[in-house]
Amino acid sequence: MGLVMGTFSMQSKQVNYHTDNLDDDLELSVVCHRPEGLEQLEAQTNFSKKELQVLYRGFKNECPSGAVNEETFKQIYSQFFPHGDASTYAHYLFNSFDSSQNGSIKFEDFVTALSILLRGTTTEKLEWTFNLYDINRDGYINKEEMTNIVKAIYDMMGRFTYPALKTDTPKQHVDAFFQKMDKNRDGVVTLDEFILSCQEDENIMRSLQLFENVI
Ligand SMILES: [Ca+2]
Ligand SMILES: [Ca+2]
Repeated sequence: MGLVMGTFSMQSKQVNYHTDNLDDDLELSVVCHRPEGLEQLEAQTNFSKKELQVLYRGFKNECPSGAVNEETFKQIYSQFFPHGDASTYAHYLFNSFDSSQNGSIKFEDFVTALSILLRGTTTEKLEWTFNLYDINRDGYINKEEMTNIVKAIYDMMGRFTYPALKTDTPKQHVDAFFQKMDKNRDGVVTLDEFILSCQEDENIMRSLQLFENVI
């Protein structure tokens, strides 16, 4: 949740700033040029119109062009993990946020993902996580994909910040995950297997908390 929490603390500062200094008329004028988009997003996400306005202002402030490319995303995201190398994990995250796969995250992509991660149901969050792990988007998580993700997370955490991770290698982590999740032992994890495993096993859920903390 590093990026998300960072974004929100940033938003809160802006809310205060704007509440103190600007009136509502200006806030409305800021979003005036895209009211249709906001109406639609209000219907599609779990955010109110007011929240979307605040998020939009923050997004435009960080990204005046209205879209984030992968390089910028990596730079922003890496700030939250100064003791590790977050670039690989940021690459996977970027691809998940970039739902249209065109190399940039627009505001719509950003709030859609944020809505799921912050206010979605458990199943929605698990679906999102599944899609993050399914790197080649073929509908299955194979062992290589899970290894890549787990390695990326270890790289990002940095061994000095999380010394406990030193004793638990990525391979052990992946093997444990697969043993529990691949119910029919066919070498890949489907969305159904993933959700079922997480719902019936609190240990897996707890393990996923580790990953949720870094989204
Ligand atoms: Ca896959
Ligand atoms: Ca399977």
